[in-house]
Amino acid sequence: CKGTTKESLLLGAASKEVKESEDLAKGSVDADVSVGDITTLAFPSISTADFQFNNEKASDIIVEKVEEFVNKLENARLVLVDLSHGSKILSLVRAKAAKRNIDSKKFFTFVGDITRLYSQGGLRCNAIANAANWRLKPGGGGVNAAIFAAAGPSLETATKERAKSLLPGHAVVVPLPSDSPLYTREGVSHVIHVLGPNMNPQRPNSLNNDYTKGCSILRETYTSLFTGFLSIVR
Ligand code: AR6
Repeated sequence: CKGTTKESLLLGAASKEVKESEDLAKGSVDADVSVGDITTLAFPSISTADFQFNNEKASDIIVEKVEEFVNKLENARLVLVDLSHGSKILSLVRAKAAKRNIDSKKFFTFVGDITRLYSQGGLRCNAIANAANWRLKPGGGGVNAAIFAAAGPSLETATKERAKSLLPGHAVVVPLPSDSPLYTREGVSHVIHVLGPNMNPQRPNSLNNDYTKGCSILRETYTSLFTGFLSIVR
């Protein structure tokens, strides 16, 4: 999303960015961070809410995959987002990332609505990930419903041009049309839809607690997500 029309505006406000409390290195609360021309992917924890994937296992995989990709990112960074300060997955990931000494400038957690990160949180993110459904359709619940609603109808059209459906473990990178409110208001230039493993028997293709398959698909999901992000950073 470099070179967007909002760029100068967004850069001006970037110094207001607020990083979540448990800054991995310093343990500081709501520390200000100045960022220059940094490309950022904000992502939710895939599969751990509606898809009921175990939080301990998911947090191990998130940290493992972040560690694998963080050094390939050069000037870019990854931010795990959730809606509440009480988020279990955020605290698990923070603790595990701190133990592994992952660079807190390149990876941190943030509390906020992924569709309002800039306007409400001052956190500028060029790309956001969506925990999608296999049909790549709006609605359902969780982050998928929120992202499609905030992006407006042009996201569905742009998504359809790239893919009609998604297999578990896969991602599709969708450039956001410049009339989308997510683009104009939040400065988001790409949505990366990913489909994680489903452990919820009420949802399609439930793995019925098969965590051997589930963990392997969740690993693939993050690999696809971060590889997709790298493809737009480069
Ligand atoms: N901003 C930030 N994080 C959010 C937001 C938001 N607006 N909304 C939810 N989260 P989920 P899944 C967090 O259920 O488990 C959908 O119906 C949430 O707290 O969205 O992969 C799709 O259509 C959790 O940490 O995704 C699929 O069918 C994380 O986002 C299915 O749910 C993921 O929660 C996917 O289920």
